[in-house]
Amino acid sequence: MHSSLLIHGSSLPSIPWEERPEGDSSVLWRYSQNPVIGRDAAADTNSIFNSAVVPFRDGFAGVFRCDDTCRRMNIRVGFSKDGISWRIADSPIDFIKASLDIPDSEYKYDPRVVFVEDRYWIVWCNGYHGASIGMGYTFDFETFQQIENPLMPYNRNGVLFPRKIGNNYALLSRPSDSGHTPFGDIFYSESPDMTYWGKHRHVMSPLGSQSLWQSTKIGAGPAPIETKEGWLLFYHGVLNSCNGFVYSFSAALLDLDQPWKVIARARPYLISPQKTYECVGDVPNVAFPCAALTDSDTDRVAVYYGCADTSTGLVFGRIGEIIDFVKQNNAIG
Ligand code: BMA
Repeated sequence: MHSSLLIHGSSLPSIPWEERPEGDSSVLWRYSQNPVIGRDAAADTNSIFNSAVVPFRDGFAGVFRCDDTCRRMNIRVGFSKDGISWRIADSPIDFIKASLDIPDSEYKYDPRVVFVEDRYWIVWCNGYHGASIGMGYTFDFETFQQIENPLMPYNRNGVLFPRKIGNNYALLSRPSDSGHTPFGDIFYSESPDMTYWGKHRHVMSPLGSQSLWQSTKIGAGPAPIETKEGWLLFYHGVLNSCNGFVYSFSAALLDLDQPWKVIARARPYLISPQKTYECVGDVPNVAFPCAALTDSDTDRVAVYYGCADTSTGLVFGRIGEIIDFVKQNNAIG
């Protein structure tokens, strides 16, 4: 295998992995045993999807969107030895508020988790007078702290970068409305302290008729992956069909020092909902990525994605091949 493209990526020999099936030329290919997490893999869950995993100690930990059988949206912690077989808590994470006046969350969903400096940061869609971004952290996946909401409502798809850009922490988000939002661009913001956010910059918009899968709205997926060629960002895009929204995903490359500048962005999708578990469920036709594991020794990436707002699937690929795909199919410039 050629040397890794990752700059700050670390070696992860235990990354979940399955080789590309013979005769398959897809840039990303699905795990043969998908979905990896079924809708009822924990107590009282209606669905487990749009969830975030990271390497932790000698295995993996994660924060999972679990809608319960009252259809309340919340997030739970889970652990795994191999990234495939998960033990997910029977109740939501009980966050300790970092200060007493932090508002209660009406609900929590679509978590992202990323290790920055000394701890695991969790960002989610937080119910606060409508969809907003919530933020917290943990050192050990046992005790969790909730801090101030970084941005005003309405907003979804808050995704932190794994390191500071210059002197500041950096966050992608997707301003929205309080409903199912028929629009949406990705924006970038910075903060010196994870509390006060500014330097807001536009990153990218939906595309038009040349790339219909991403013509209605787009949103950042897993935390951006640092490569020699820029930040590799998996992001979802939405098409408004006669049968409702269809969620697919692909990838873009952002400038390493000024990540609001898009270097390249793929015109075709990498994954669109095509398998039964992606097309049939509580919300049909959704493939929604929220987490990616990488191994710098082998250039492997494993992406976790929500399937039909019901279960969690896994796809595999190689960072170098995905970068080539984005550059060769660049929709801009
Ligand atoms: C978005 C969020 C996601 C969901 C998607 C498709 O607005 O609610 O959690 O996967 O819609 O239903």
